Order: sequence, then C-alpha cells, then structure tokens
Amino acid sequence: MQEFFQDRRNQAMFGGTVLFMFIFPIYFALVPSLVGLDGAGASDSSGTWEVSFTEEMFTQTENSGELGDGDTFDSIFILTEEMIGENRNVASVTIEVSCNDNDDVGFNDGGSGDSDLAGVSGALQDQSASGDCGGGNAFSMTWDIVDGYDGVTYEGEGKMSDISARWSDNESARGDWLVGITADVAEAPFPASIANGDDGQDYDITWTAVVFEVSMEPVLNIADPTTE
Ligand SMILES: [Ca+2]
Ligand SMILES: [Ca+2]
Repeated sequence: MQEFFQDRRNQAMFGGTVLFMFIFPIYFALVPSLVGLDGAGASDSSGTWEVSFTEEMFTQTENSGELGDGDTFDSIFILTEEMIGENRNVASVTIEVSCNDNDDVGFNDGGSGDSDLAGVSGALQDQSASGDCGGGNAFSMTWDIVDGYDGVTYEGEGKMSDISARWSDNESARGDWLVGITADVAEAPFPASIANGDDGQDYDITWTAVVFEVSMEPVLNIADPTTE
C-alpha cells in the first residue's frame, strides 16, 4: 500500500513537472508579444516614418547593326537577382530605340518592337510599339514594376512591414527581357532609287532598370511648448 501511494505521489510530481515544463516556456513566449515587447513587435513598430529611397540604375546599350526591310533583331536584357540584391526592389524597366535614317531623302525609315516576357518573373504584360527614324527615339516601352513609385521622400504612417510591402516588387521583373525589333526600310521606287537608294537601317537600343532600397526613419512629433 505504501509503495502504491509512493508511486502515485511520484506520478503526480512527475506529471506536474512535465506540465510546468510545457506551460512556462509557452507563458514566457506569449507575454512579450501580449505587451508588444517581442522582437517582431520591436522591428515592426507602428508610427510615423520618413520614407526615403536609394536608387541604382542599370543600363545596357547596343546597336542592332544594319537591318534590311523586314529583318528582326532580338535585343535581350538580363536582370538578375544578384544585380537587384536582397533588400532591393525593381521600380521599372525601360527600352528606348532610336534610329536616324540618313541614307536617302524623303523616304524615312521606321521600326517596331514586340516584347516577349516569357523569361521574366511575375505577370507582366507584353507591349508593342513603333515609330519612325526622324531622330530621337523611334519608340520606347516602360514597365512600371512598383505602381506609383517616384523615388520621392514622404511621411507615412503605419507598420514598417506594411510600408515595405507597399514598395515591394513581389519578386517580379527577374530574368531575360526580350524585345524583337523589326526594321521598316523605305526607299524611293525604281528608277529614282538608283540615285536616292536605301537598303538598310541600324537601331540604337538602350535598356534601363531602376532598382531601389527603402529606408524608414521615425518621425518624432514633439509638441512645441512655445505655441501653447
Ligand atoms: Ca529610307
Ligand atoms: Ca536607312
């Protein structure tokens, strides 16, 4: 009988010990988050922030070489995760295509472009554009990856995580950006083309990606005692 009680007491003590082993860690893990002092709360404070942006621009320029009428040149711009970096986002990607038809008079060439974003992350829309070689850009295309991004410092209220999410590119825009450029070469009809001929056109291509990092500094709203 004595052994039985002894046994029960031991069992109860053991059970109680096990119970507290579980309850105490859970209790102490919960308390800080209940009073807002845990790590996640401290690094994700709510408040007023001065939100600013540090930008880096990546550019790539190339020339298509001489293209005949209807010929196509594929221009590829590769935007890698390594270029973007862990804490940065892609604001926009732009391609500008320019040409200057100085081969003949009165029969200006042109060009057109069609994107193929199959190799780019995210649900980005393909674009088409065209224009003529009158100097300046024949055409350009821009993809705004983060809507409303202008790089201008502002004051925002809320949680840091919400502000970061507002400026997130959601991991899109990574990969191989491809635009096929098709030459549209115009020349005088025969026999005027003998004296005023044009058998080709080249195109200057510039890709630009704007990458940025978001910074947040707390704004201290201290009442000015002199106004009271
Ligand atoms: Ca021409
Ligand atoms: Ca030409």
